Amino acid sequence: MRITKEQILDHNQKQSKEHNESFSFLADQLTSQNIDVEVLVNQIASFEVSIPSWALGAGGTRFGRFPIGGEPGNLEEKIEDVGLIHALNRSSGAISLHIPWDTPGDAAAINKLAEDLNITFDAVNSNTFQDQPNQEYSYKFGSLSHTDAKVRKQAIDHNIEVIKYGEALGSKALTVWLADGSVFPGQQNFRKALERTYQSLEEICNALPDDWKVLIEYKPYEPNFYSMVIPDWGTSLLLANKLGVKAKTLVDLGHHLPNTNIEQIVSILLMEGKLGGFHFNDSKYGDDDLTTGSIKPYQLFLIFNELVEGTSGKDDLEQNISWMIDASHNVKDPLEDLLQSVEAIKKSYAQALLIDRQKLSEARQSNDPVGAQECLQEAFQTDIRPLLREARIRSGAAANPIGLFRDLNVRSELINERGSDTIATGL
Ligand code: AOS
Ligand code: ZN
Ligand code: ZN
Ligand code: ZN
Repeated sequence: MRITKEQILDHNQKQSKEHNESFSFLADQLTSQNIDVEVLVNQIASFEVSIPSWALGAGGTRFGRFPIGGEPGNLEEKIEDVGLIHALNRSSGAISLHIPWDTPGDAAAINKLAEDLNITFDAVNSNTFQDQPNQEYSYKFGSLSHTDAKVRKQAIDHNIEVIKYGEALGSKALTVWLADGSVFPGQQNFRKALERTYQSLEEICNALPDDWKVLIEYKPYEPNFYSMVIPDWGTSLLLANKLGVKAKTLVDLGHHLPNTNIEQIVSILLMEGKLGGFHFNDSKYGDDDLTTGSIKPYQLFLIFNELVEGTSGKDDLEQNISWMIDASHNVKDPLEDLLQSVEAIKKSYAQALLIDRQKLSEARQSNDPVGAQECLQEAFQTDIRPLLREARIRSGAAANPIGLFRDLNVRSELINERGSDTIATGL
């Protein structure tokens, strides 16, 4: 199924009166605060967030999986789903692939399909946290950190193979997430495990094309684990520093212990030029992989406050950081959920752009916490939805992406095409 320009125009036409009223009201309000609305709309319109290939089907927990039907059964169908999201919001023009779950067979054909749908390829993800059929050695006791050099080599070779797949698709980054760690105290020599991981990553870095980066994810725990080899941003940063310019840290919002100050981590990584990318999601307790902005929207806003503050401008923001979602959907339609996440991310970005930086900096300089808070709240409390809608309409997206998704019965169409008994690879 494809969504046509006519369908979008028709939908937008129906919303135009109401939208124009609310937008011009907001635009006047912002203009009187000396904000250049045109610049703002363009900044919002051009900000895009990539979709993970592993989040396009219904996810599950250890209790079960409840398929919703019409799920993509192969990489082509996943790209088509991202094409649907992008057609609706014009803000999700890239997919992040997971190998081997989504290994591209015929790269030329995949590229052609992606091009037709205006989709490019963001970071490719390796997988050394599961054993694959036909693989010689097991990752039961780790991969890049394994005590046995043969297992490490297998894991290194897999990462190099993933880079090759990515190169054929025009990707520019490799994301490494490791489930390496130990289950019991005493099981692993912390220092040796980290040292081996560093050496393995160094070999992967050596195989990395010049214009690529490697993004190192960290995570404090896995259920049942006692220790992770890369448990936190400090360890990821340490590795990235040792590995050199191509290596950067990836911040997955769900990979922190409760109440960690993620915005502060973001600011320090930015300061060091080591913020490589994000896996956006939200959580209440752990790595819940919930819709971005559904639990802690203020935290998301504060993260974007640091991003806007720590980069000289939009170009910087877009060029050096990979913006990706990492989510799992157990009770929502994944496509609707992803639309919600992208919207929440862009909303936080837009709100952060509204902050009066001059005023904020003065309040900080004069040690005025009340003034500083007022600056943040002024931006955070502004209802900027008309601004996002305007940016969408101008870029050819739907005024109300989820509304149109439902009006067009996209899910039933997909079920008609693909059947109701479908399973998508992924989380
Ligand atoms: C795992 O917790 C990490 O967030 C990974 O980034 C991601 O979920 C995984 O690579 C997908 O399997
Ligand atoms: Zn992640
Ligand atoms: Zn995760
Ligand atoms: Zn997560």
